[in-house]
Amino acid sequence: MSFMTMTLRSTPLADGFRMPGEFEPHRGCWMLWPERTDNWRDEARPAQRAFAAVARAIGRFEPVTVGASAAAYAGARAVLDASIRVVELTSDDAWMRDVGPTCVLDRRGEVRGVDWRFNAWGGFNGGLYAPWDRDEQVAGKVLEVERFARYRAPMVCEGGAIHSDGAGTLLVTEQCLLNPNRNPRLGRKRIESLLLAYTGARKIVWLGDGVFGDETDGHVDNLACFAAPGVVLLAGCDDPRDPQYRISADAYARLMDERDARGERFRVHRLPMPGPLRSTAREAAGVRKNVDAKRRRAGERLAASYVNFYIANGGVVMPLLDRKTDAAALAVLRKAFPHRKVVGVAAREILLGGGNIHCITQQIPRGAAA
Ligand code: KQY
Repeated sequence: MSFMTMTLRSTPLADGFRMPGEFEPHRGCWMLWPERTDNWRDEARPAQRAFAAVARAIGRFEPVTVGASAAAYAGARAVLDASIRVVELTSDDAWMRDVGPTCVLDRRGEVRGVDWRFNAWGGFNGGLYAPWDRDEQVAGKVLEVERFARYRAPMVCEGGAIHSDGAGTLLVTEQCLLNPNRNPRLGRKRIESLLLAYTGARKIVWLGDGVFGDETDGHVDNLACFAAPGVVLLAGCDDPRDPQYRISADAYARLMDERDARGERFRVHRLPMPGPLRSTAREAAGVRKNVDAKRRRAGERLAASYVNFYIANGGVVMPLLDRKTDAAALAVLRKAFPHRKVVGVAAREILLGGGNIHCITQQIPRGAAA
C-alpha cells in the first residue's frame, strides 16, 4: 500500500465525483493557526483566541484538526482545547478555506480532493502577500494526511470563491472568478468548463460583485451561500446610500431570475448587514508593517458579513460582529437551519485579518469509511 497521495490526471466530473453541499455530513473540519504579525494584531494573540473559540464551537459538532507551524505548535497546543487535534503544518497565513482542498465525493462514498492553484488572491496584481509557496502546499499535505487522492486543477481558484448545492449548482461571483489577477489567459467559457469539470457540477450561477471592500476580490462565501439545494442565504443591505446596497440588490435580482441545475427557482433568505464596521486606530497600530503584505490602515471599512458562517454536523457556527444586528442574524439562521443548533462566536479579530469563520475552516465530507 502506498501512503503517497496519488495525483490523478482525470477530473472529478469524468470520474463521477461531485462537490457536496457544506450542509451534507462531515468527517471533520480543518483549520490553520494564525501567526503572521503583519496581518494579525498584537503578535496574533487576539486572533489566536478567536480561532480557538471557533475550533471549540465547531468541535461540539465534529472533529477539528488545526495545522500549526513548528514555531507556533506549542502555543497552539496550549491555547486549543484538548479535544482539537493539532498537526504540524506550515502555511503563509491561516485561510484553510482557500488553501485547503475542495473535497469531492462519488456514489460509493469515496472522497478525493481538488488542489486549486493559489496565488494569494491575485499574485503580484493586487494579491495580499508574497511569497505564498507554503500556502500552495497545504491542500496536498491535508490530502496526504487524510489519504485522499488528489486532482490538481489547472486554474487559480480558492475554496471561498465557490459554493456548491451538492445537486449540480455552483454559486460564484464574476468579480472574483473573472478577475484578471486570477486566470488572465482563460476566458469566461474556459473558466466555466474547468469549474464544472473539477467540482462535478452541471450549472454555474454567476453573481456580480462580492461584499463591498472584500480584499479577496469578492469571494462568494462572504456574500451568499446555500442552506440546502434551492435555498440561498444572502447578505442584504437596506441603506440605499451604502455601496453594498447596489451589490446586494443585484445579487438578489440575479438569483430571482435564475434556476438551479435541477431547473428549480431559488428561495432567498436575506441576512442583515452588520455595521458598517471600521478598524480602529488601536487595532491598525497593532499590526506590523511589511512591504510584502497588505497594509492595515485605521478607519478602513471591514468586509463584515454574517454569511461567512460554517455549517457543521447538527450545527451552524456564526460570527458575532455587531450587537445591533447579531440577534437578527441569529434569528434568520435559526429559521434557515431549523434542525441545527446555531452558535455565535465573537469574530471581530478574524474580520480584522480580512475574512471570517467560513474562510478559516474547510470541511471534509463524511463519505464512506475507507
Ligand atoms: O474569504 C475568504 N475565503 C478568505 C479571506 C482571506 C483574507 C486574507 N487576508
